[in-house]
Amino acid sequence: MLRRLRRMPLPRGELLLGPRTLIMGVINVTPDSFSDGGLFLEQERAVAQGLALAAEGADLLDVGGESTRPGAEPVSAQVEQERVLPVIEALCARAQAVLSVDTSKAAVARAALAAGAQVINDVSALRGDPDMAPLAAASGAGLILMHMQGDPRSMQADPHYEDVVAEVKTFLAERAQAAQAAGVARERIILDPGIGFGKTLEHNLALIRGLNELAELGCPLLLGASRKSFIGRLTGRQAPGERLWGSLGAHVLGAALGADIVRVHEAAPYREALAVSDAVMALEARP
Ligand code: HH2
Repeated sequence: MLRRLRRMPLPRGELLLGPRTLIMGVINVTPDSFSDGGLFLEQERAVAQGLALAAEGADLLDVGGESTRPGAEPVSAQVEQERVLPVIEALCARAQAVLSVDTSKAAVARAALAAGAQVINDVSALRGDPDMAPLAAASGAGLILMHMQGDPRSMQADPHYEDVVAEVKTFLAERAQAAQAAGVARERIILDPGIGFGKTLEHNLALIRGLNELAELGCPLLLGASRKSFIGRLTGRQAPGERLWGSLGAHVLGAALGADIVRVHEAAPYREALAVSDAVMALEARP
C-alpha cells in the first residue's frame, strides 16, 4: 500500500509523513515497564538512551513515566512529571528528534509541552482526563489516540470482540471525532490500534493484518508491537529483550500494510529493515 505524503504541523515544526516509515523510539523512565523497567529510571541513562535512539535514526522519542503493562499500578501526576520532565528538557536541547510524552494526564502533558514536547501520546484516547482534549486543542500538539479495551490493571483478563478490526475501527473513528469536536485539528491526529491493550494473540494478529482497513479512516497510523508478549508466544522468546527479530517482522509487515509510524525499543535495526521495505512499497503496483 503506497502511503500518500502529508505534513503534520506541530508547535515548532512539522512531521513529514509518507512513503518513509517514521520511527518512534521508546524511553521508559519507570521502575516497572514490561521490557526495560528500571533500566532508564536514572535520568542520565534515559537521556543517553534517547540520544542513542536519535543518532540511530529515530524520528520521534516517546518519553513515559508510568508503565501501562498489564497489571501495572498507576502513579501520581507529580511522580510522572518528576520522571519525564528533566529527560524531555535535556533531549529537546540535544537530540535531533521530535519529543512525545506518553501520558493520559493533562497536567503531565501540559508540563511536558512546556518543556519542549510536541506530541501527546494518550493511550486512553482522551477518556482518562477531561482536561486533555482542550489542552491538545489549544497547544497545537500532535495527538496519538490509542484503542484499549478495559484498563491496564484488568485488560488482559478476558478480552472479547465479535470483530476486532471493525470494533477498533469504529472506536478510533469515534475518538477522532471527539478530538475534533474539542478543537483538535484533524491533520494533527494519529490513530493506533493498541497492540496488547486488551487483546489476545489472535486479536493482535488480526489488527496488524487489518491495518489497511484502519488506514481508510484517513489519519496516519501508529503501530506499537515491539517486544510485546504475543511476539514471545510466536517466537518462543521468554525475555522481552530477546524479541527484536520477531518485532521487526511485525513492524515491517505493518508498515507495508499501512502503518506510518512504528513505536519501538531499538532504532538502527528498524531504520535498515524499513529502508528496504519502504523502497519496495514505493514502487508503482504492476498493472
Ligand atoms: N505501548 C506501550 C506504551 N505506550 N503507546 C502507544 N501509542 N501505542 C502502544 O502500542 C504503546 C504505547 C507499552 O510499551 P512500553 O512503553 O515499552 O511498556 P510500558 O507501558 O510497560 O512502559
